[in-house]
Formats: sequence, C-alpha cells, structure tokens
Amino acid sequence: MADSIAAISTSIGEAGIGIVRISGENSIDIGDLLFRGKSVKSLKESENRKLTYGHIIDPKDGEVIDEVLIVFMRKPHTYTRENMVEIYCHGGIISVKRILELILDNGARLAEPGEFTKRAFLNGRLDLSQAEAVIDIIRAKTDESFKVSLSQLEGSISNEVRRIREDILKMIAHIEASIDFPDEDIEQITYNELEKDSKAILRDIKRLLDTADRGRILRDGLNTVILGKPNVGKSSLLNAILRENRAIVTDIPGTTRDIIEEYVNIDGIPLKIIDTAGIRDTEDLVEKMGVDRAKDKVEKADLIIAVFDVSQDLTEDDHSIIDIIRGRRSIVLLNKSDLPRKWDKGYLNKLLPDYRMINTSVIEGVGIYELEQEIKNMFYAGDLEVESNVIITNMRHRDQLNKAYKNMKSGLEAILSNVPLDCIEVDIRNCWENLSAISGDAVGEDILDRIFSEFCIGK
Ligand SMILES: Nc1nc2c(ncn2[C@@H]2O[C@H](COP(=O)(O)OP(=O)(O)OP(=O)(O)O)[C@@H](O)[C@H]2O)c(=O)[nH]1
Ligand SMILES: [Mg+2]
Repeated sequence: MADSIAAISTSIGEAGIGIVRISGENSIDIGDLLFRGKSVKSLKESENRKLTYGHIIDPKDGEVIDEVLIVFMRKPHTYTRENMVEIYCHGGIISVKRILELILDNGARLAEPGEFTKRAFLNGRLDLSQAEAVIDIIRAKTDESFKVSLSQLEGSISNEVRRIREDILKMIAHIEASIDFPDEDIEQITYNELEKDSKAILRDIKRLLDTADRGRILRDGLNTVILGKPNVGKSSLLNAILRENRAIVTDIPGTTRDIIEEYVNIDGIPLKIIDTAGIRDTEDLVEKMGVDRAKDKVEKADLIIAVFDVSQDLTEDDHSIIDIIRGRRSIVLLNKSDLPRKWDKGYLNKLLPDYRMINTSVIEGVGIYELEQEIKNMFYAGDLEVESNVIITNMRHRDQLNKAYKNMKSGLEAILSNVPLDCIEVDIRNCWENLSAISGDAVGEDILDRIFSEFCIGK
C-alpha cells in the first residue's frame, strides 16, 4: 500500500461539482504539484481538513485546468487512514477527467474498484462487514435498506458477532483448562456447562440467521416473476405496476421475448419485478429461448404472479403454468375480467386450492391496488418498519453464520455423547473461525478481492 491511488468519486455526467480523490503517502506532494492557491501557497501549510480555494494547473506549461476547492486530510483521521487530498471541481465530464489524468501523470495510479474502502479495512478503520455495508448504502433502493446498511456500517453486525465470538472463546478457554487439569468431577461440570453454553450460542446464531430472508429482500428486492401464457396481459401488468409504459404491449401473442427487470417500491417494499415471455410450446427459436429464461427466473423467485385470461378457455399452456406454480409462493390473477367470462375463480380454485386469487382488468386499472396490498400482507403482515437494526442482508454473512451454526451443532452433539474434550474443541474452534470471517479476521486475499471488486471506482 505504499503507492498513492486516485479516482473520480462522483458519478460522471452533468452535475454541479465533481470530486477527485487521492489517498496515500505522497498525495500531498501530488496535490502541491497541481494546485495554485490564492492565499495558501502549499497544501502542507494548509489547515488540516479545511477547504482551500485556488486553481488546478498543468505543471508542464502552467495551463489552468479548473477553478477548485481542495482539502488536505492528514492521516490517520481519514477514510483510508492515509493522507488524503480531495479536489472539488466543476461537474461534468471534462474537468474531473483532466484533473484525474494530471494526478495519474504525477505520481498516483488509478484506484481499483473499492480500493479506498479496502485500504480503510486493511488499515483497521473498518471491519469487513462494515466495509461491505458501504456498498450496500450506495446501492440502497429504499429507505429501509439504507437504514439497515447504515447501522451495519456503524457496527451493528460487528458488535453482535463479536459478542458471540467472545462467548465461544470462553467455551474454548474452559475446555482447555479442563484438558490441562483433568479431574473427573470437573470434567462432568464442564460437559454440563458446555451443553448450556453451546445451546445459548446456537440460539444467538439462529436469531441472526432468521433475519436473513427478510434482509435479502430488503437489500435486493422481492424477486417477483410475472408468469403466464402469451397475451394474457403480463407486460400490461408490469406497466401498470411501474406506472409507465416500460414494456411493449400488443395483441400479438409472443410479444415479449426477453426478460424485463425493473425495481419498484410498494409502500416501502422493494420489488424486483420481472416480466417474462409468455410460456408456450413454440418452434420459434428466439421465443423458445425467452420461454427457457422465464422458467429459469421461476427457480429463484420469491413470489410468482401468475396471470390467466378469464375471457378465454384454459388451454394446455395455462395448465403448464398451474403445474409450475403449485407449491410455490404465488398470487393468481384472473385478468381481462372486463370481458365476458368463460370461467371463474371457483373453477381454478379446484386446481389450486389455498391460492389467493384476484380479479383484475389491467387495462382498466382494476385490481392492481388489491394486488399490491396482497404482496405487502404476504411478506410483512402489513408492517414493514424495521424494528431491529441487526438484520443480515449480506449473503456472505448468511453463509458464514450457517457454517458456524452447523459446526456448533455438531459440537453440541459431541458434548451430548461425551466425546473427548479435545475433539469437541475442534468443532467449536471451527465455529469461531466461521464467525471471524464475517468481520474479516480470517479471510484470504481472493475473498477480499471478490468483495471489493463489486464496489464502484472512487469508493
Ligand atoms: N380487455 C382487456 N385486454 C387486456 C387486459 N390486459 C391486457 N390486455 C390486452 O391484451 C393484449 C396482450 O397484452 P400484453 O400485456 O402484451 O400480454 P403479455 O402477457 O405480455 O403477452 P406476451 O408478451 O405475448 O406473452 C394487449 O392487447 C392488451 O391491451 C385487460 O385487462 N382487459
Ligand atoms: Mg409481454
């Protein structure tokens, strides 16, 4: 980490200001090479963390690049814990790019995605779960997911995991003491206590794991797939929910051929809504690929909205939809209810008992509100306020918690069958390590690379 890194931290496009950032030991020297202040001659003399007015110039020929504000932040009280310089120039494409190029020509290299945050982690300012929360904050699509991510950045997960890890360490210390000073009586006490402790730890891990389903939905949106045979009104429904003409709608069956994914917020519930190609047996190659994609999406769906056309008799294609949704979390729409009906709820109810069915006429806007309310009720029993801020939203954390749970469970089984203490210790240590990976105390370079490569450049 000896080199200095630089990147544009604001998004590229028309904007009031743009920010270019440098981090590293010689960021201050680079800043001084490029900056001509009005009153401050050198950044080194400038007051720590105080904005200074002046110009960025090309040191080769003195050409003025832009009028800026600049700030020098002395280590270690900075985002990366290194010396940092931030330049606030005019927004837009040109100024930020030229300033970045000058910085790169004068001693810094272009930062990799997430590299500022990676340095913050490597320098001990954030633990890994906090660093991961940073990208979730940037990507948050609803107030709730933002709130949860912010609390993770402030350490909600770290604190909870640290507490559990301390309890595990106590168990390990207890085991080692008993191994070192063996005595039959003490050993029996040890087994009883280990049983109690491991059960408590299992409960704690389980409590966190139980939040993961909801956490994933908060973070990524409820994966909702609109499914039905061609021409039943799927794309019309997508447009109605989005309240815009996003997808092409025609009366030609087979209009939608690819997957269309959009985000929408229904009373705070983030929905990733996916319109699909109408399911049918077809010889058309492109349409067939669309149908396969639709079926793929079903596998990962949290919710299926199955659309049927009540103005037409049910066909074999409808029956294949019925087969697909059986046993899955679905809401059934009886669409085109403005037209004369060929059948009604009762008929479909026999085939799909216990499914919520709603009469809709997407074209007239009937039933959309009921659908939205139903989605809300299904997932949050009407209440989406986040009561607890310790919610697992990150799948890596969930995986680690799952592993930790399994290891502690196998430890408990070993305790209950009076397996020798040193064998029990192995499971418990594994559990401890699984949890350590959440805060990043025991993760390899490859995992770090993967995590930070998902970041945007400049963060
Ligand atoms: N009468 C009536 N027509 C509707 C309703 N909903 C959709 N339509 C019409 O049905 C036709 C098909 O609508 P789409 O939304 O394109 O149907 P789709 O299910 O996406 O069709 P594919 O993309 O081909 O699978 C269009 O002409 C719509 O205007 C409705 O509630 N009532
Ligand atoms: Mg369509």
